[in-house]
Amino acid sequence: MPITTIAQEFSSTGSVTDVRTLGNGNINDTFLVTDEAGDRFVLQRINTQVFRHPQWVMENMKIVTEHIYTKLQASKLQDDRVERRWETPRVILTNSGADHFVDETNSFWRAISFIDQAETIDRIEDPSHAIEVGIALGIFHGLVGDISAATLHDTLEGFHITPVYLKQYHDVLFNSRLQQTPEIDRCLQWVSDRTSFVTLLEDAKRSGKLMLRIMHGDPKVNNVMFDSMTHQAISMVDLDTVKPGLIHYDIGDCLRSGCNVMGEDAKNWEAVQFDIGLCETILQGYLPQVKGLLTNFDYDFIYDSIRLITFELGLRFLTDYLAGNTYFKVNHPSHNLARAMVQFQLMESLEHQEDKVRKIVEGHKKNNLNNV
Ligand code: GN1
Ligand code: MG
Repeated sequence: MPITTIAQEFSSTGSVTDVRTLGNGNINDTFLVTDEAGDRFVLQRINTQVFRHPQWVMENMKIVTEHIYTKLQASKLQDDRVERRWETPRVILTNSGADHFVDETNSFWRAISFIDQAETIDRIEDPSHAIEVGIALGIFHGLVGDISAATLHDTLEGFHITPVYLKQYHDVLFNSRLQQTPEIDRCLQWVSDRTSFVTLLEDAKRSGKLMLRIMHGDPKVNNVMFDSMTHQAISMVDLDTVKPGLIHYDIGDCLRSGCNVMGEDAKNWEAVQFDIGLCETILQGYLPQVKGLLTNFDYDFIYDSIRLITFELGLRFLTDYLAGNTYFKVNHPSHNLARAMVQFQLMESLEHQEDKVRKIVEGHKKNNLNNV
């Protein structure tokens, strides 16, 4: 079935005139659709190898986006007493009222609204982006903070549960005929030196130090939308991974992504560094937004969460490389290996700056807990 025919299922305003690829997601396929009236929306084919229950993804998405939308309608978002533009993508139904469309090849399609006059960036280029990325995640956590975690489905079992990824890695390693290259050796070493800390956040969850909330699941820099004119953050998009989880995975992921100025596909992995200045600025944007939400323990685990999620993503890329690139889309056979090296190097750079990160967090903790 031609993609325009699929897009037409979701178009209520007229004939679809254009469908083009949008963004560079590693899992789903995303397209921008325009119709004859000039209206635009986002069409996505969900990767059902990854999201085994795509209907649950839709249910979570509807609950969360409607919750945010209702809140935004009720009160305009205030930021330092100034009104701030904030939007949420919303689910678009098919012409027969369904929240998705299954084509003749069994592909699962859904549509969401397009946020206009906005842009994304792949890497933070200046501190004004950094503060806005932090504010964006904080606003998002604030908006969903009153949804009970039990309301949402666990759409991706094991997602961001680092010990699960370590087990998968060991299984793949056991079953693969490994080539001995300096890069692979280096990766194996990076992992084996750090296996003892992989349960850290899960242990904290189990002991009640950290609580289950709603997490975005993928708050990397290019999932923040900026207003094209003001360059302020105006939305957090890519809500497929919104589900019950620790918001620490979000905080960690946002910083891992934001503080790597060379990006996930850096050519020269040895030059990758964790930018402490950007970390300070992102937290300066994020933490004041969530000061009513965070507990003492929450602050104490921030450094560990950045380290853990960076390790986890490196491990996921490495495992996928060893397994033959079945999960993440790749541009060349060693793409996942190269991505893993970037994350592990970033983690090592972060580890050298542990004291600085803890000091930054400590400053906010004192301030925010005194002024809740
Ligand atoms: C994947 O497809 P994308 O780019 O939204 C992945 C994230 C990773 C990210 C790394 C469901 O997200 O967990 O952090 O790649 N999403 C899933 O770029 O696995
Ligand atoms: Mg995503």
